[in-house]
Amino acid sequence: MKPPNHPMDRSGGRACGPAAVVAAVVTAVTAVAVGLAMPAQAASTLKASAEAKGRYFGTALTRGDLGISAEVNLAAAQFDMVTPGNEMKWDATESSRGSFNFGSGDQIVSFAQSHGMRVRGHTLVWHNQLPSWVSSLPLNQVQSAMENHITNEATHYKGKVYSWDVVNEPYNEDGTLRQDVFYKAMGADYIANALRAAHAADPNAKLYINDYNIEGTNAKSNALYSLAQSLVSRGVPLHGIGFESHFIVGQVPSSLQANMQRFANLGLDVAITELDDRIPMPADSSELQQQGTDYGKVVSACMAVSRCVGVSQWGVDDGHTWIPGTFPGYGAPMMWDSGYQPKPAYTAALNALDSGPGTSPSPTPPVSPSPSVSPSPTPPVSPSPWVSPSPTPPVTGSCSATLTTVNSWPGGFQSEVTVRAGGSAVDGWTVKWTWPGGQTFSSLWNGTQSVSGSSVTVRNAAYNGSIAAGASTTFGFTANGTAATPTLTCTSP
Ligand code: G2I
Repeated sequence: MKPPNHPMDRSGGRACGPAAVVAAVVTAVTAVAVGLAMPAQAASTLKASAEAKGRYFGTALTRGDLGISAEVNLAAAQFDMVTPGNEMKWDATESSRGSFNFGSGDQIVSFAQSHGMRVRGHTLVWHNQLPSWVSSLPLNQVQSAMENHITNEATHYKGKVYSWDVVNEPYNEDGTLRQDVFYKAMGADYIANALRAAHAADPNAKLYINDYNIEGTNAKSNALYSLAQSLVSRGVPLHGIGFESHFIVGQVPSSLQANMQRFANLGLDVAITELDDRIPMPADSSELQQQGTDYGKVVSACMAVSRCVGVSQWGVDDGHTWIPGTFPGYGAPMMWDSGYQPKPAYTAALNALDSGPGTSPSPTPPVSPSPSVSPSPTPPVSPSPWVSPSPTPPVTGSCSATLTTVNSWPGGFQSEVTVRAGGSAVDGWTVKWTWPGGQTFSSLWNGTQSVSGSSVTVRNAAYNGSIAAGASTTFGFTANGTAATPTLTCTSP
């Protein structure tokens, strides 16, 4: 018997039909009431509020979703990270041995790129949605098949994904590793082997282990913690832990923040990767309020952990979610109802972002070209007032570039650079600086880097070179060393 919170578990419940119709009406009526009560909520978006705190807010989209204009318009307006729902899984990308098809995944990537969103790659090694040719291989061929799959897929998406869920859902509920074909062939080492293969193929992608029911402190998260500790101490390229967060209304674990923090303390990023919060249907208004409380708790927990890089919801609206198909009798798990109206959960998530601890932007770049090293303070763990970002400098040439340090930790930092066009549009831009203290990039997105000693040149990516007059785009990076605010120059051909 699977535990009740298993993503693929089927909890008992009534068939949909009339109950679902009533639920939809209740949901819509509640959402309208909420919308009227809080007109100010449209003042920001999840992505703007998250970015102001050095985080992202993401969603999962499938190729089918891309054809639903109301859904994608909402996604593009609210989110700045996309996880493909199914399109990068093994059954989609290598359904027969050695024959790769990245067409569907590419469509999600192009959608993301054309809307200034980043991509969480999902997923390279998973026991589910795994073609039968893999699970029926002789065990002595599994490692090479796994590494070949990872190498091909991660190479195809090199430079296009922010992160990879390299290994997905490796654990049983009791903290033992699943006895899938990868474990049978390689033992627990399959995880390190997979991470190494992914790192060799795309050294700039953040590499994650992602799982569910690890959000609170329990046997499963304890086992993953020990594994993470061991991988980090052995120098295996593990960079983050994904907490899926498929919750049932009213059941967000109280240990969520402390549990994420202990992984962060190992020097890992953490992320909420697949958030939803299902309600027994029909959902009444107190359940929708409780769902808001739940979303607020989850987002606040992420904000309180400085290495929590972002939150992703597993979908956009209640009309397009995996929940009713897998948990009959449950539904309404998203921040928008099936009529695309915001629910209390949306307002709660936005409020949690806005009232969360701020990251510390670096001071305005000096006007004179005197490089300075000013480490940004570690973001506070307890709530504190958010410091406004540095003012936008006047654009004197064709473009200007401003660097803001959004996060820092011992030995590393994350910055965002805003590139702004002057009085006329630019078509292609180049930002240059000199690192003052031996800093080195560990990953860079929304731009292409070339580095020579301490001299750095970042050019636009294929999709963000054109900036309208007065408008801006951003690129970001993580780097090793002490956070620095060198003088940036921006030129446009
Ligand atoms: O189960 C929820 C999520 C749990 N964590 C890992 C995620 O990758 C997983 O996503 C879901 C997708 O949202 C579903 O869309 O994974 C399911 C399968 O494991 C996906 O469902 C499958 C259906 O079961 C198949 O019948 C269908 O052919 O989607 C397939 C493609 O549409």
